[in-house]
Amino acid sequence: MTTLSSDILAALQSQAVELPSWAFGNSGTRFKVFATRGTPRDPFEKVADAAQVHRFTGLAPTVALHIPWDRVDDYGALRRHAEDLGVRLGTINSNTFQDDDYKFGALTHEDDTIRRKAIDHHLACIDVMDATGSRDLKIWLAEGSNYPGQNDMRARQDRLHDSLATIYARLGADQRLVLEYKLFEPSFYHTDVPDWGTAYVQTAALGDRAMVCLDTGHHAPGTNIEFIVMQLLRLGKLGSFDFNSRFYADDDLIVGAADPFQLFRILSEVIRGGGLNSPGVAFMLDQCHNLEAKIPGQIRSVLNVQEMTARALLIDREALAAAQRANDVLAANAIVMDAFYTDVRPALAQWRESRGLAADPMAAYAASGYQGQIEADRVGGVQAGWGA
Ligand code: AOS
Ligand code: ZN
Ligand code: ZN
Repeated sequence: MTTLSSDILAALQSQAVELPSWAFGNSGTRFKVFATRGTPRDPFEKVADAAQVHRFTGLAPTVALHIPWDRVDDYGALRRHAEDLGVRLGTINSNTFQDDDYKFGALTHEDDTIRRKAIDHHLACIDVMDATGSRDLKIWLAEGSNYPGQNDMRARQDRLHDSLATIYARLGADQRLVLEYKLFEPSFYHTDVPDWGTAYVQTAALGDRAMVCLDTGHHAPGTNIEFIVMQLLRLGKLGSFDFNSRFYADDDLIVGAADPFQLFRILSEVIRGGGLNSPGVAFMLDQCHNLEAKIPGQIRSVLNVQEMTARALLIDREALAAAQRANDVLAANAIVMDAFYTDVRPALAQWRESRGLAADPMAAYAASGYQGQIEADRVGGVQAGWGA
């Protein structure tokens, strides 16, 4: 069995992955949302389910909320509820994509009344952050156009800057704005924040507390995502990850499921760039479990991140640097591949047990009775956001 050094175990011990509240709701495609028994009926139950993931893995101490999907009357009560269950509330995600007013844009809209409405939504999100104790406001914008000529793309960039600057000015001293980019969808011709370069330019114009969110599903096929990770870390602008897997577009599947090697490569650059366990880089999941059970889906996800982190930590950095200096192409590649091909699962299971966790969190959750309990207790769970 591979052994993991005390340095590696110390790094893994500090690792934290933030869970999205929407992963616990029912989700699907535009063709069908299949309901799952035991689905949470409100944000309190979503947080309770997220706390189960942390209970069995020790890896997921925070839960991201989405406004208005997770709107409650008393955010202080939701915060206390989370803390009673051993977790905390994390990133607040805004939503300017489900209101008819935003059909032609929100923070970029030509009509100042609508643009102001979208800005005010973000200011309300910051009010929520004040109550929940959240650090990050994550903004993903569904804005763009479908046809050449439909919009003045440059004017939209200018309005976007103006809107983001107004939102940024409202942030508290310990709060951050994190801007997420996405290649396409729902717009198909142009998107206002399509790539890391645009997210970088827009956040750099705001200030140090404006960062970029890299969603692993938001790039063209074949994109070297780890290069972007390296560059954003180098620039001090990588604020967070939305981890997930894709086969085709923005599939939001379990991280590490479609391409574990890509996840390993990304984590390798995170380590190289000082982003592992750095308070400046939030590891989040952005996933939906359309077919599989949601709590086990999230447990599997955080374990995948942990396993690939452990493998990336196994890279012999000194030997790699020496091989790179010598331009020994095959030796350098072999060092990386040796780490990738190392099965760390037995060592991680043993390490979990040594810390009082179950060796196999998936099996421990299945045996816990929690799933049967929520299926019996909860009737009429809500969809993940859409329609909530
Ligand atoms: C959308 O494609 C983005 O990935 C968002 O990060 C996220 O899925 C959405 O904000 C859910 O709230
Ligand atoms: Zn995302
Ligand atoms: Zn997405």
